[in-house]
Amino acid sequence: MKLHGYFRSSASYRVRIALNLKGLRAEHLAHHLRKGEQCAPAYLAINPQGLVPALEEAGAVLTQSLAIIEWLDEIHPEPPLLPKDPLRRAKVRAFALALACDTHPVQNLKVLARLRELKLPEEQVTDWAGWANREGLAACEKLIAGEAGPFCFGAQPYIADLCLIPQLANARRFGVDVSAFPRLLQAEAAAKAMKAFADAAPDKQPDAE
Ligand SMILES: N[C@@H](CCC(=O)N[C@@H](CS)C(=O)NCC(=O)O)C(=O)O
Repeated sequence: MKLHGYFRSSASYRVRIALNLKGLRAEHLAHHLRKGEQCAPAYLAINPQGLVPALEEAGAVLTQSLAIIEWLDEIHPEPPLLPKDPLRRAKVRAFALALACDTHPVQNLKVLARLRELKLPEEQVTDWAGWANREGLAACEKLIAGEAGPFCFGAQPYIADLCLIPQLANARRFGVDVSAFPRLLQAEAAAKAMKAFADAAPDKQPDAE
């Protein structure tokens, strides 16, 4: 299995956590996003979106972190990354999608690059990214307010936690005061105590700067 990623990529970070939780090994192939390597023709042949991650396995190429994670969960069901009960599954997915579809893409590298091209001052670019993170995380804090901890949805991590931990890292990078989200920080503390999460952290990756 080959995982195309980048140490600071939060979508790659989600997949790294899933691989570690499942005890699976992958060869990590780094593409330096700030140098634009995701747009090199050789990589566009793998993922025409020019985004990481992409996972290569037995001649197949999978893209989109949540599609990759759900595929991993289907072929390696233990430990499960979604609860069994359909209603609980929908809630966990909704939390994950609130971050993966409605928060992360708005503050993604190429969106911020486009704002810079449109001459938005750097301070306002950072303000935009901070706002996107704050909005998304504030909603997520409410989504799990009534859920038992320590993880987002109870006693074990699900895809919600896989999306949350990288997003909190992004939020801090953009100067968001995450102390406003105590329930999310409780889930983060539980996750960070697990080796699978700790080993997936950006600063533990071979391409970390
Ligand atoms: N929805 C995609 C998002 C992938 C994505 O946006 N990856 C970012 C890094 S976290 C990327 O490759 N950005 C490159 C760019 O913006 O040019 C997924 O979940 O895999």
